[in-house]
Amino acid sequence: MSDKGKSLTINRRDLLGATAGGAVLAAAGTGILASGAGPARAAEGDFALAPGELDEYYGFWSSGQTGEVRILGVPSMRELMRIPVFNRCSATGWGQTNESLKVLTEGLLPETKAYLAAQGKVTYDNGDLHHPHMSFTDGTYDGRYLFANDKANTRVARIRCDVMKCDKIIEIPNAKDIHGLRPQKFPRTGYVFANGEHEAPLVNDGTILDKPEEYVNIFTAIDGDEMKVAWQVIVSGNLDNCDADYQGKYAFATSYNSEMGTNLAEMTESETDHAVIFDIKAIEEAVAAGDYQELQGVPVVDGRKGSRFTRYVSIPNSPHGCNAAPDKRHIVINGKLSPTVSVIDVEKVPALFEEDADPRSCIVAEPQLGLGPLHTAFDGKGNCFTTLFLDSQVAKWSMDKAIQAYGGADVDPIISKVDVHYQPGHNSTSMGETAEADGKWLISMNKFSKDRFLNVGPLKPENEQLIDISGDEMKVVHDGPTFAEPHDSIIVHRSKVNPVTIWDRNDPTWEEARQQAAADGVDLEDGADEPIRDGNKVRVYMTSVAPTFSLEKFTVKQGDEVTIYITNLDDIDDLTHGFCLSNFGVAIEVAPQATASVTFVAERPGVHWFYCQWFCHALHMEMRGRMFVEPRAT
Ligand code: CUK
Ligand code: CUA
Repeated sequence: MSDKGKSLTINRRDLLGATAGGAVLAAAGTGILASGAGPARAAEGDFALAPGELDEYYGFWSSGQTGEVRILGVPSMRELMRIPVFNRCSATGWGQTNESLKVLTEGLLPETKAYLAAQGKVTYDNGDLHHPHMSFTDGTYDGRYLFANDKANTRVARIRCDVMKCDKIIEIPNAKDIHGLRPQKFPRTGYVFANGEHEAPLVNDGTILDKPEEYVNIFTAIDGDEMKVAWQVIVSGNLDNCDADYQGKYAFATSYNSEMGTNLAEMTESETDHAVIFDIKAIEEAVAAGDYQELQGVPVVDGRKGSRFTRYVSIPNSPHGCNAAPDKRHIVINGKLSPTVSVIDVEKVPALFEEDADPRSCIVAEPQLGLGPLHTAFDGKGNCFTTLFLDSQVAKWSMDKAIQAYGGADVDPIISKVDVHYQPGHNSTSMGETAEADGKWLISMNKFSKDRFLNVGPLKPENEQLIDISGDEMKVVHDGPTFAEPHDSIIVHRSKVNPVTIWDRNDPTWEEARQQAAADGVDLEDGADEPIRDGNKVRVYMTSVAPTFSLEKFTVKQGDEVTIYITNLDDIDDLTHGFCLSNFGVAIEVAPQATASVTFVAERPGVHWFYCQWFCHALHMEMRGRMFVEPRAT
């Protein structure tokens, strides 16, 4: 794909051909232990890179209930960075800086702001981030953005891939608890499709309570450029995972509760649930024609059973994962409670929208793979890899053979299985959710680690495993413990991602700081010698150049609302400073050439030190100064 990848000096095939015992690898300085270490494993373990070598892929990981996104290098599985999103981050000040609070608050609905105000908060400080996915152009990643859901508080976030920071978060009106999320693959993103998982009354104001028959669920299309809801669709049943086709015509979602039950027995009662297919063009036409109801400022169309906007394809009990294959033609619906996956042929979907069509006529394969199929990934060579939660295995199977078997041929679509440890949920392959799937690596994200690592007490890490899928047999080559939780990931070739190394001074992130400084007659890059007072509001403009802040002291009054603006004038890689104000709970990151600000009430008289909290220089400890707070006159 890219010639950059060739800088990996250890080549898997060369190595396996050249050595029997892995001696070369040992000499190359493998830093990681392969699972079940031993000579045989070492020979397989060329995923390990010598110190200083760069990975071929960026892995973008969700963290589930931790609420952040993590960047790992693949295949080394080294954690490179964390991007705070829905969580509060002590290191970077995410959730505290004015710049992050703007992102965290501006997209909240009025009713949510009121609820939070009653808790003494301005935003949520938790999230449940399951699904990080990159923006697409023409069926492959374009390196612009990552999008991710928050199941806990019904939000969708966007991360800028140039700086690897979250720049937009919106709360989705009408829907409840956004779970499945996928960007449109073609012609571009475009839409970000987001599933509401939990059913509730459409107008959830307390008028309807324990009447599940009146609950609905909502499918949302977000404009990924504007980060605004474009339209929504009311559906029958709930929605779990989703994906988009490679034609730009349809979106697909799984639904595990066609019964609309509210407890486990009710939710799993019937033998079949369904996959819902959304006709994007028909919905767009209805919205353009004004054929919708407006709810909380959003056009909402009714796509319940019998609607012209949707089709409901019955699928064996409780389907979960929904994965479009890189052949641009097949969508795999994963059975969960059924040992099968059901394959939809997108070329057969238009016919479903004709009158009296059998919705099941789009199913072209339904192989039985094992117990608990949850998610499927692809290698771009016609093979599929499905996690089997209950069997603790990944099954590799052939799409062609599964289709032949469904047509009556006597062939077994299963090629091989590999044990994983233990209970896999998602899996992902290198470039596997794009038309450029390259069939090199598979990550199995396992919910339980049990005995794989040193015991750390009752709360155990989860376990993600790296699997070499370049040959017929899958080979587990690495275990990686993860704090809550390795929920889902994408593996993106590094040629697709080009982050900057220092900020552009014109970046929009600190536009409000820029405007306030201009109003105060201050240049952010010069700072101000004295605090600027405006009633009881005080603004302090400082710059930082290792190892000093431009102010060694400043004075405010008890009760002042103080805003500190720090501009980091250092312009070389890695020279991040921090600003920590002791005993005020204030701590923020200021990366090279960035401006960041933080506001607090100086309700503590006395001498208070501020210091740089990001190790930057031999004299980092000396990078500090004093804030004097004059006591209130009594
Ligand atoms: S869902 Cu969790 S294992 Cu939230 Cu992606 Cu399938
Ligand atoms: Cu500046 Cu540490």
